[in-house]
Amino acid sequence: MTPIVRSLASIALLSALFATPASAEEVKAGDLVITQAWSRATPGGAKIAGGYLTIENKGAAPDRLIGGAGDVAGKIELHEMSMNNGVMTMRPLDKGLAIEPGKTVKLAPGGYHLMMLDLKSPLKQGDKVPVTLEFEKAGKVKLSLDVQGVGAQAPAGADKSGGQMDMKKMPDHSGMKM
Ligand SMILES: [Cu+2]
Repeated sequence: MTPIVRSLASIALLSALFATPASAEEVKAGDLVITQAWSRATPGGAKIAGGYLTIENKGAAPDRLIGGAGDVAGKIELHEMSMNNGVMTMRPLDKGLAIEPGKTVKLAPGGYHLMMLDLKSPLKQGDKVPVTLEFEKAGKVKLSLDVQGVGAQAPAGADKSGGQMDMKKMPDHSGMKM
């Protein structure tokens, strides 16, 4: 298991939930509407953090999230997390993430995420971390990630009743190898 997977796994194991009020920013870029961009506070010395957001494509043509960048991190990659034979793994999405017309794609813990690598400074709860996402058609889109508590599983104020498809993919911690 790579160091990245190990530290992400330990972040995921911190199960305390700290909800904070946050105003969900809505960012429009062409036909895309991006909401609920958030991240989690990094525990002592962690050099990586996940970034999560919801992208809705209101247009008639597909787009594709192909990358990201920000001063906060040496590198921002697009990853997918999944369980393989009881082990939580993640892999970079080399071809990006398709945002089909009329669909909403959610980057959330346990599934797709932005992976901020080589963090320049720790993320603190309440911070707003500016990042720039790059889409094939919509181009570069600036937004900020609202930093939640260390163990948060969703952005503050998120609608808990709808759009919870990703929760089904949440890894079962008992099967996780550390
Ligand atoms: Cu990752």
